[in-house]
Amino acid sequence: MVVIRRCFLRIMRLRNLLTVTVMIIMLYMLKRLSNTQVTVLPEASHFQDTQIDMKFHNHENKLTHFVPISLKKKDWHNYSQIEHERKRVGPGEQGKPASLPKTDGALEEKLYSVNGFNGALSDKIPLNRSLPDIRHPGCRKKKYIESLPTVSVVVPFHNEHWTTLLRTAFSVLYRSPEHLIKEIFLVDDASTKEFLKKDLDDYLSKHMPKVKVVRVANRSGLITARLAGAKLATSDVLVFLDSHTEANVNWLPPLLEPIALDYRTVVCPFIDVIAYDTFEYRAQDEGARGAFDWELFYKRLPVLPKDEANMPEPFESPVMAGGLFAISTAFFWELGGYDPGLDIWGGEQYELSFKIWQCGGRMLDAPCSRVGHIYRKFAPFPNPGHGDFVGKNYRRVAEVWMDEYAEYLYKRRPAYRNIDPGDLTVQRDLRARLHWKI
Ligand SMILES: *[C@@H]1O[C@H](CO)[C@@H](O)[C@H](O)[C@H]1NC(C)=O
Ligand SMILES: *[C@@H]1O[C@H](CO)[C@@H](O)[C@H](O)[C@H]1NC(C)=O
Ligand SMILES: *[C@@H]1O[C@H](CO)[C@@H](O)[C@H](O)[C@H]1NC(C)=O
Ligand SMILES: [Mn+2]
Repeated sequence: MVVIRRCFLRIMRLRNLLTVTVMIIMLYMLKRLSNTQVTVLPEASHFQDTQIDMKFHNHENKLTHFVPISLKKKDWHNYSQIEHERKRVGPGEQGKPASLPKTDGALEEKLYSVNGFNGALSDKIPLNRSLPDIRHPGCRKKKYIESLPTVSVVVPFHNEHWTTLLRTAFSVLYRSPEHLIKEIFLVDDASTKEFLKKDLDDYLSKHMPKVKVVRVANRSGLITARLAGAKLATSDVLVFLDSHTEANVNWLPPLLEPIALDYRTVVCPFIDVIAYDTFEYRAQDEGARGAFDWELFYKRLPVLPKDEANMPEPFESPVMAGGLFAISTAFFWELGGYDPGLDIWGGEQYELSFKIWQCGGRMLDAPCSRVGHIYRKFAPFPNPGHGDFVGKNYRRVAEVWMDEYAEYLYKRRPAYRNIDPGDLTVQRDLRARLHWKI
C-alpha cells in the first residue's frame, strides 16, 4: 500500500513539473510572437506628417523594409570606369595635391575666407576628377549580393561652395550603380549665397535630374535639415553625406549589403581626408572604433585585434562620427528619426548610436566603402543658435539614453544640470516602447 502511495505522489510531482515546464515554454513563445511586431511606428506627433504617412505601405501600420530576392554574390566594380579613371591627368586628378598660380592669390584668399577651404582651387579641379583606390587590397576581390536596396542620398548644406557641393552629388552618381540611386536631396538650410537658389535648380534640372534641392525656410541647423530630406525619401535606404565629400570607387555595395541582410544594421563608410588647401585625397587612418569622453567629445579608438585580423570585413563600432552613414529607411523611422527636440547640431550622432544599440540594432564600419571629406581649416559661418544649444542637446541625450552614466557628464559639465532639456515625454516613451526588444 505504502509503495503504491509513494508511486502515486511521485507521478503527481512529475506531472506538476511537466505542467510548469509547458507553461514556461508557452510564455516564452508568446513573448517571441509579440517581439516580431516591432516594426510598428511610434505615434509621436511628428509622425503625423503626410510625407511619413505615405511610407505606411500596408494596413498594419508597418513600414516595410527591403528583403533581398537573391543572395548570389557578384562583382560590382565598374572596370571600364576604373580603367578610364586611371588614365586621367590634370589638376587634382588621382587625388594628387594641386595648387593655384600666384596670380590667383586674391581670389584664393577671398574663397578661402568664406569657405574655410580653398574654393578657388576646387573650381579648377574637374567635378568628375579621378580618385586613388586606397582601399585595403582585399576589397578589390570582394563580391556583394546581387540584390541590393535602392538609395536616397540626403545632403544638408548651408552656404556650401558651388563646385564642392556639385562634386559631392556628381561623385555619388558617377561611382554608384545607376539603378540603385533613386534620388539625391540637397537640403538647403537657408543659404544666403545667390547662386545656391535659381542657378542651382537650373543647373541640376539640366545636368543631374536625379538631384533635387529641398529648401528649409529658416536657418534650422543640421538635424532639422537631415530630417527634412529623410521625410521626402522614397527609397529603401537613406545615405546621409556631408556637402563637401567625394564618394570613392565601388563605395555603395559595401554600405548596402549588411543592411540588405539585416535591416537593423547601420553602416558607416571609412572617411578619408580631402586636404582643405590642396584637395589632396588621402587616408585618415585604416579604421577606428567610434567613442567619446565624458564631456561627449568624439574620440577614435584602435580597432580591436580580432577585427584587425578580419580586415577588410566590416566591424562593429559603438558610436558613429555622425556625418556619413547608411541606414534602412524603415529602421530610421522605427527609431523615431532624430529627436526633433535636438537643435542645430551636436549630440545627434550619440542619440542615434545609442538608439541603434539599445533598440535591437547594431552599427558597422565598412572598410571597403570610402568617402572623402574636406575637414575645413576653420568654421566660416556663425552658429544660428540660441544660447548653449549643444549643452541642451547633450542634456536631452543623456537624460533619455544614458541612465546613471549621465552623472559622469554632469560631473565634468556641472552647468548642464541647470539647462532645461525641454519636454522629454516623446523620447522616453519611445525608449520604453523599443527597449524591451533586446
Ligand atoms: C560604368 O561606368 C561608365 C562610365 O562612367 C558608365 O557609362 C556605365 O554605365 C557604368 N556601368 C555600370 C554597369 O554601371
Ligand atoms: C569629366 O568632365 C569634363 C569636364 O570637366 C568632361 O569634359 C569629361 O567628358 C567628363 N568625363 C566623364 C568621364 O564624365
Ligand atoms: C521664419 O522666421 C520668421 C521671422 O523670424 C517667422 O516670422 C516665420 O514664421 C518663420 N517661418 C517658419 C516656417 O518657421
Ligand atoms: Mn563637413
